[in-house]
Amino acid sequence: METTEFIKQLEELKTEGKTTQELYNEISSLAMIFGLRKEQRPVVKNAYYLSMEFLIGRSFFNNLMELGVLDETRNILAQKGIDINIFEEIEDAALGNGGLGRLAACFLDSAAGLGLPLQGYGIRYRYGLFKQAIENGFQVELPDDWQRFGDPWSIRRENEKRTVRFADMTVTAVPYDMPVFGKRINVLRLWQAEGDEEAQKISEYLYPADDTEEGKLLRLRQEYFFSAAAVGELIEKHVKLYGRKFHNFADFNVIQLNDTHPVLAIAEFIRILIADYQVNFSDAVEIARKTFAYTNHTIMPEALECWDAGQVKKILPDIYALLIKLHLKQKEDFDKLNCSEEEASDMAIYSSDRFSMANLAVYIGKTVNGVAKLHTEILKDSLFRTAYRYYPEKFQNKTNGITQRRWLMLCNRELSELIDNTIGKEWRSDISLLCGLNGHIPEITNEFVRVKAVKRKQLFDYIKKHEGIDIPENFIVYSQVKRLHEYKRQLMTAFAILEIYKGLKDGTVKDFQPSVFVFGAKSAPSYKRAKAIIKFINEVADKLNSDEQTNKFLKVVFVQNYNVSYAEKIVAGTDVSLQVSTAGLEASGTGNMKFMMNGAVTCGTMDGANIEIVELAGKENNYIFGAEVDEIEKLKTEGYEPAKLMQKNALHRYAVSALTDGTFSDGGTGCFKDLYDALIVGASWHKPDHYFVLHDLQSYVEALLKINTDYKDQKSFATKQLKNTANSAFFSSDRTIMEYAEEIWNITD
Ligand code: 26Q
Repeated sequence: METTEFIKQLEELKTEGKTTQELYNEISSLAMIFGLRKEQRPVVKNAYYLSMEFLIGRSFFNNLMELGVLDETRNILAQKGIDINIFEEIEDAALGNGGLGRLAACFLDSAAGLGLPLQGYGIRYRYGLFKQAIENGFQVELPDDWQRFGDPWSIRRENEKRTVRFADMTVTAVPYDMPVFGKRINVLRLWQAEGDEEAQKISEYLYPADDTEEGKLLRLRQEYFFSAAAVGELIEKHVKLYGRKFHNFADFNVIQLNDTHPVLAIAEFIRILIADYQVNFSDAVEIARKTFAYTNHTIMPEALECWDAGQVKKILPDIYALLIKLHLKQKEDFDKLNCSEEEASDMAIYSSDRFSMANLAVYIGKTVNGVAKLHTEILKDSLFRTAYRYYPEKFQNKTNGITQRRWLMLCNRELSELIDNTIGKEWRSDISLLCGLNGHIPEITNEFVRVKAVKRKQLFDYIKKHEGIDIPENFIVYSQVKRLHEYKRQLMTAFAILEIYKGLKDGTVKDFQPSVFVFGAKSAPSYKRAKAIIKFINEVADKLNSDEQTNKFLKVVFVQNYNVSYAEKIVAGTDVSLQVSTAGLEASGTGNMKFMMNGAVTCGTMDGANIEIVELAGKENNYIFGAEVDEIEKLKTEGYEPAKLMQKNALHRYAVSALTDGTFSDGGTGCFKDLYDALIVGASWHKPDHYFVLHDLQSYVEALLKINTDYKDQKSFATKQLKNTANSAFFSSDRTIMEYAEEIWNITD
């Protein structure tokens, strides 16, 4: 089917009397046929991205754009009296929790865009990440029935289903392929578990935590299920093409493990080579060593998965036996290397009756990479310092990126056109050209201010529609959107807002440019303190939004059900990106990059990729505050007393006391008192204020107010914003993927 044929069919499409859902399915199916028409060039070597999560978002608009027919489709539908935006009713595919899952989706997009053969393997969850509603200020979770409108972008491959065996059950893994359109068409293959009721449960839902909850049996089954299906299939394909020899397996295949979640793939791979193809153990290990590579996404010790050996033995006895063999081999290696006992235990695959997935990945992985410069340094200095001492050559950095196709061209057509008009359209196929904007900033600040106003207005309309809150057009937009976690310090932002509010009321904050703070965040359903913070922000929002004395200057919005589609609106309409994690704890962040690319300044700490953002866009064009990693380390060893900071500072006292003095109600749950205690007394084995909220609060408020003042000089502020866009090419996942392709995978287009 040629483009003209697609257009013709679309023009002939009967639309009268059809529902949005029917139109969605028909147009998507047409686009699938059109998209899949091209012959694929055969490739020598494929890379495979194994990930428990792919946070894809909506495919409709993105795929039509990638196929080069979005504008035509919009026009043809308009001629038929249909606004293409009606398809915004269609569900997001939320098969991920947050950063790690969205990164996987951006990587697939970039690889296809660059023509690189990267295929994804994951799970086709029946329900994605829960939908969030806010009731009475509290988060409520609802099931995410993402296939409600059908799933026209997937193809069920009945003939390629496989069997995955557990000691107590046998499960059929049925692949669903989602094409990823670009210069190449790659495939995201998601496995669905079928069989009896117990079997089906395996792919029923995504674990809604963005860190580890200890040892859930179903989680173990999920991890093994998709890893085994993927690895089994790759080995079979290899045998079909090259016969039963594997010395050359790694010449044709490389497998990237997205965090520890698919690490059992290593054990399954070795198991199959030995059991089904009579490869000897040490050869199998050597082949695995050339095949697997591991990415770490977090240094939080509680998020490094360990499996209870007894549990593994019960449902995966062969994998258990193999892990023990690997452990014994590892011990021999360590003896040869003369490791101390402590060092050996640091790196052990098996200890205290548990298997460490991270240590297995580091032991076998040909490379181990962090996701931002600082993060990789922390891996080398602390988390994996012993392994780094013995295997320094494995360690690499791959700073994360985001796809400019979804996160600029699709979500911000207006800014993209301004860029076209300024430097030509070539940046659309070679993002490195974006830096050309640097030479034209003074000429385009007025246009940029106009574009921002348009995007801001679109965001405000969307917020009005979904949250029922009015925001006047002249408000500056400060946004903090990300999973809710104590280390990300949304609570610190709430305190900062309260302090500004107090200042407005008593007249100490003057000439304040009207501002709105936009929050979006889901909390893991079991994470009590994160849920308390959501309630607190909603209480603050209610109070401030209804205060007639201040609400002409200051508003707060907590958007419900923050997801990829909401993010597309928010990143385009925001002026100030809030990235305020405790230094050392956010591995990279990728929201920060989306905002930067769309011309928001960053108000943040020296953490994760923020460091690289300000390195490239200039510290003078962003607002950095708070303790850096060294200082945090010093506070930890030399002592830190948040209660004293509170005593000394009346504003801090006002903000923190608001938790318990009756200003706000936690609905009688006691959850605000728990937040207060965690800050001032210490709770859950942590010292008081484990995340140094009070330490950084004052400098945070100062930064926010400085931004507010600077904003008044429209031209100079727009210049800062444009400097961010102009220098954001480095954060394209095209760059990241090229680095993986060249430095880890050795694949080409
Ligand atoms: C593990 C066990 C049981 C249940 C859930 C999990 C689990 C699920 C998701 C553990 C971790 C995650 C996700 C982690 C994540 O999203 N990390 C983020 O990765 C981004 C991409 O590299 C970084 O930008 C962020 O800094 C990092 O927090």
